[in-house]
Amino acid sequence: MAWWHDAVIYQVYVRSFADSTGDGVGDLRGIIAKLPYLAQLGVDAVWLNPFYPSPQKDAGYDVSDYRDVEPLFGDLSDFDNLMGAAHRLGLRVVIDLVPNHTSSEHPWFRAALAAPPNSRERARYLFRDGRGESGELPPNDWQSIFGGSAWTRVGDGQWYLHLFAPEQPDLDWTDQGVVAEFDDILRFWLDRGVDGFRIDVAHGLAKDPALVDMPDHLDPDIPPWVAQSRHPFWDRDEVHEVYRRWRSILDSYPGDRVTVAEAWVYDPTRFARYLRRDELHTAFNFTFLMAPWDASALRGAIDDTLEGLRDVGAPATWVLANHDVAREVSRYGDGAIGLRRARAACLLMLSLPGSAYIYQGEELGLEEVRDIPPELRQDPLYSRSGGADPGRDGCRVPMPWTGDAPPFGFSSSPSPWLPQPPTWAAKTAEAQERDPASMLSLYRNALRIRSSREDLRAGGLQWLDTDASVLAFTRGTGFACVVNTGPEPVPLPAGLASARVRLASDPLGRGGDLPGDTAVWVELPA
Ligand code: ISL
Repeated sequence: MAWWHDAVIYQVYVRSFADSTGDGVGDLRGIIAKLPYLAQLGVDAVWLNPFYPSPQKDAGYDVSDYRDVEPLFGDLSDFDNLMGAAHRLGLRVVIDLVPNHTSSEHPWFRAALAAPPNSRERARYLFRDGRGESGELPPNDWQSIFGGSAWTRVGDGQWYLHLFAPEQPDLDWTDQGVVAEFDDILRFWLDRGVDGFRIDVAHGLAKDPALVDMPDHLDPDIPPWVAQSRHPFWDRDEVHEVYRRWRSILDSYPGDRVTVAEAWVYDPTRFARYLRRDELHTAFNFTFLMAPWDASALRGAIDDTLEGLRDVGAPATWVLANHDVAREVSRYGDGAIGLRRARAACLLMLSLPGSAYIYQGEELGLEEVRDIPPELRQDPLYSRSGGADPGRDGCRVPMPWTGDAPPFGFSSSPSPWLPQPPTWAAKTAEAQERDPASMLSLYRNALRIRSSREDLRAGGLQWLDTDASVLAFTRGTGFACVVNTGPEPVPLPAGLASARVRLASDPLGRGGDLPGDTAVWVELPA
């Protein structure tokens, strides 16, 4: 079985992991210095958020050169050194590919602006004439995910499409030059030894050729970045051609290279289409991430996921957090209760069949930082919504490594690009390493057990009968996980009472009861 079927992949948010230069922004050399920490944590691979040259209008998701490293983060030789160091420690490296849009500073977009309407240069993007008497209205009514119209007008009166910020013009994937360029970009990084790609906005590359207005049938309650059926730009059938093409490129390389799609597609059948045998290997499972802390919601997400993937044979992925969503400690209720639930969620996630993702700081139990001063907030989602949406800076605050005051060893600069809360003194990796009851110790122990047990990685999942507020399942014949999402203690399910406890997210009650918001891993007698 290829490594990515059961891998645990750690997401490194490059800007916020470790700063080696003292400019307050994380960088590749900073990551190299911390690779031993990741190896000791026990993960199999890292996924790096975009580190390419970029004006940083959307934290690097606005790429101006797909074949180099942003000087803030280092250079190509730092990248090569990172690859070498990671591989020596047995860690694979997955990088982020941003194919839906470039930066407005990309040479292609500059050339498009300099060229006239209907030129070869404009054909790589979606330039159109406007509506209204003199073209003063946007070509259609699409809204940007970050707020406002998805169209911006240029000097000669034409408009261009940007599903995200105006500094992120969408590429036209019907243009063969665009297709060929990305083939080449994939090869550039595969030749440098990368183990795979995370595909940004994988459900968004194809647009309705007529660029029709938003149809009436769409549900306004569904978040604007989530696919719905017959949508003019999400999850259209044409995107699959791109992925078949990329699969054949990856397959032509030695080793097991992997793709993981960021595809916000909740319909399990439509989701599975990205993972057909000749398309992408895996995709983030946002159904699980979005589920509230509730046994039946979580069980529903798990069942839908496993059921949806059964026919395509792709492994499930499990994700609790990333750089776009509020941290799970906060989503699950903040404070002591949020942390308690996040600890239990860790054991749940790491005992489900498939691969799992850990977002940096999740292993430290970091919470969402809500009090970042407005003038320091960087996310375009905040500024473009006029502050109505707090944006995603709160989950992107730099890592606390050591010491008892900010910047907690992240940087030698006293002011990292986002400020860290002083209360993180108790959450540093250094403080948690010494404490066997810490979140970091829980993640380490769980990962050690997971890697030592074949049944946890490859065994089937079988649900056990339990109370409505409890999730209980076996993996193979020798292992079970029980999660109590309710507030009251419950006895372990019949049959597990004599099992040996391997790990618990919090201490069990007297008589072996499972307290509220607690999970336990048990070994079953042979
Ligand atoms: O983060 C979101 C809502 O909180 C989504 O709208 C998000 O923008 C969407 O999931 C696409 O995300 C990816 O592409 C964006 C970038 O801003 C995100 O960081 C990235 O993960 C544009 O490249």
